[in-house]
Amino acid sequence: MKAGHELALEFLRVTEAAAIESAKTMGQGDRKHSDHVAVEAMRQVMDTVPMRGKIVIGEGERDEAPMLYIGEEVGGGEFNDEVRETFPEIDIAVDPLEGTNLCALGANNAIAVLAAAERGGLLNAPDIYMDKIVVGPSCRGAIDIDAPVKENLKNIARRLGRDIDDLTVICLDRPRHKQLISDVRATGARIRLISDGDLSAGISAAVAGTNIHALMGIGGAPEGVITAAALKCLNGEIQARLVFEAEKLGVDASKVPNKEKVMERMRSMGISDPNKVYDTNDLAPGKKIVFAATGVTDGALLRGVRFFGAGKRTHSLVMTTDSKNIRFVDTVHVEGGPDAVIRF
Ligand code: VTB
Repeated sequence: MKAGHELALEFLRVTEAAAIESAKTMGQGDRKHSDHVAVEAMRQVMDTVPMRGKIVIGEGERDEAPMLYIGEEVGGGEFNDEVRETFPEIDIAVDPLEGTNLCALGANNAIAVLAAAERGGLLNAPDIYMDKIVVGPSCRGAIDIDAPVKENLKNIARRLGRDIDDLTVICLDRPRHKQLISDVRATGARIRLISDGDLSAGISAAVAGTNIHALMGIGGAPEGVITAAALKCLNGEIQARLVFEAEKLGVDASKVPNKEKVMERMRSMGISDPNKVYDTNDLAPGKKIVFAATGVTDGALLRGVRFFGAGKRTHSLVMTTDSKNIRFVDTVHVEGGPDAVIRF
């Protein structure tokens, strides 16, 4: 049976392929197309991984997504059933192109990303919103999603040995965050408002040197699960709660799915308490977690795909809970003939 760290390099090939294909469409202004090519490439390479994989977070339900839909079985495509039986059972959460708009506009921080774990190791979160607070290792245990913003920032500042004004909070720039943004501003902390991509933003909050100290606010629940998988490898912390109420989202009730429908969907996914506060382990309970992300456009942590005559170059982050290795992987995909020049 392949250990997590062996599969990590297999998953690296998967996110690299998705990143390369979507990066080719950068700036074309067609987010759906960018997403589509990422999904296709991810699905194709995923099938070559020696595993009995199952998508638990993906592109949607079977009837709405032709590939990488929830419940789809992936992996081991080149092997017969007898050999396939010997492969490990893996649950996979994918976001083939996190930040479709970012890619379509050529803006920073679009990534191709996935998380994998043993069966049952990732929460099967519904595709709705999730309120999140994310911090790095030094601030683990110092946050409370129900505490006032000021208190959380005071505690984070104390743990980091600095003043609140020295903190930077990252947050999606959305009308629903009006109060949150004004609360953060009132403390004197600085804010980085982003147009999209709270997954890579959450990871930045857990990595020292990015000058991001916390992510706060409401983004996607699937992104929250993948963030949690990364945080387990990085020793960070996320606290989160599902959000489906129109008033919390700052939109008209007609803009959100009917509450009963959402409840029904949650129940079908095994969620009995819609107001539960999830921590890192609730979102990603797995013991053998693999996380892989490849930059599509340049970002805070990862460089975007670079194209040159003889090939392409990708920059990725690959981590597992198994090993204590956080790998930043710089891959040159050589396509030219024997005369291709590889640059340092
Ligand atoms: C969220 C966030 C993602 O899209 O899902 C967001 O988690 C969608 O939010 O990182 P809105 O409906 O408010 O636009 C991303 O930013 C990118 O996919």
